Amino acid sequence: MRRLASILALLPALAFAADFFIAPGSNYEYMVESASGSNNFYFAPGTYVNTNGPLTIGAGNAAQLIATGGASQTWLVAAPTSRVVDASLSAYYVRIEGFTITGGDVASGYGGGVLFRNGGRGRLVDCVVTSNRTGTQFGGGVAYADLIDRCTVSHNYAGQRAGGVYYARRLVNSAVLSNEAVISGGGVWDSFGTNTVVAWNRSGRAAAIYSGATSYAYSNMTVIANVTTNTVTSGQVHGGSFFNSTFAWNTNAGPMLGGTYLYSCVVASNVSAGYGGASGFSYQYSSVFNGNSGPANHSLFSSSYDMLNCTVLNQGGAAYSVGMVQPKSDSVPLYNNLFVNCGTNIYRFNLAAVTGTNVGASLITNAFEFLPDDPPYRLPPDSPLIDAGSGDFVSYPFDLYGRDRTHLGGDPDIGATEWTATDLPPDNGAARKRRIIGLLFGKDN
Ligand SMILES: [Ca+2]
Repeated sequence: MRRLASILALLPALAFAADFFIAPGSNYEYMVESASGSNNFYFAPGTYVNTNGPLTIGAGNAAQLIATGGASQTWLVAAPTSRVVDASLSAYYVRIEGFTITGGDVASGYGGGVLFRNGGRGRLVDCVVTSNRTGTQFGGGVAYADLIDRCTVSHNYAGQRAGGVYYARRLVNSAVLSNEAVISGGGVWDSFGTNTVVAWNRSGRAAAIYSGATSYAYSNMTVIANVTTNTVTSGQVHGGSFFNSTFAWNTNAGPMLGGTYLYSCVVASNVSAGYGGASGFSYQYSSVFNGNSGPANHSLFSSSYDMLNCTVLNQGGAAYSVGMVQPKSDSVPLYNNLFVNCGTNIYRFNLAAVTGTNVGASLITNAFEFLPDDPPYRLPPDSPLIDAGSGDFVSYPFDLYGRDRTHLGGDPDIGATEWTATDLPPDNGAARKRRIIGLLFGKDN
């Protein structure tokens, strides 16, 4: 009976779903705001300037706004001192596709450009969200989105946190560029991201991405050239879990700080003026660190946690009086790592500099150990590092390229890659996803 009632409740919305065609100069605000259910509003190319505060989409209105000419030809512009779109959603999904969304300006409140209220069920596809701001709150560009897909979020500003995107359930195939937040999270805050570039953002802390929990997961991200202005206690990235991602050319603070987990990542050519030029307070698995730099007397891996099966190249460790790696404590596992051209004073436990050649099943060497690939991270087939690691420390079972170490037999190799007789493709299958979800959420799959 209850089921029948819920089906009947849907009928009016379905019955009145319709297509509307909107041209510049029409009263699109009234048409969209007074609708209910799931209607399609097709906007012709042109500029649409709100006159009555934000374009407000109320509960029960699952408006689908589609700009037929795309974001380069269709501009949706805020009225003075208001955001561009304000969607108050309870059960429906709003979709906004193909617009340039700009000019949002709210003195306080979340979402300077677009705000999806009540749980964030709105979707932005093929949009450019640019030059919006919130004076005292979070999310200069967008706040609470279910999906941001193939969008550019750029040049937005938050007087507090999250200059570009605040809380997106799926931030995919997008670019978050040149946004600014005064306190932290210049680009992105508390989201789940895939295939997205985060570049040239700026903030006091965590200029690129701030995440309050490990379960905020990001894969195939490119985090480059962000500038964090607090050099001592902050990185470009704070928290979260990153898989198969690249961090490069970030400046002023180290690439990550604050409990970030790195899995199969590459961290290269970052320049830090403070602690942790390569990584700080973070966890490292099957990752490569190449050519990062920091000031004298500050470890390149500052107060680090687990460092397992990593390859560390060209870090110039001899210049750093506290060593290359400064573990958080004596009990932090540092195993199966390969250090090449990092000097001899590599890491310490409780102020003890370690200068040996094999510590914790890690190898310290200045010899070239790789195949002549570009980048040169694979071991040659006759390398003594093959199967030379400790099998007791493979808590993340994949190598730099996503190959399952535990299916290849033998002990793990030292360094970020696992040698195979045949060049096996990465394991991108369901088993891998289940195991990664298990890592994030504590479920044993
Ligand atoms: Ca092996």
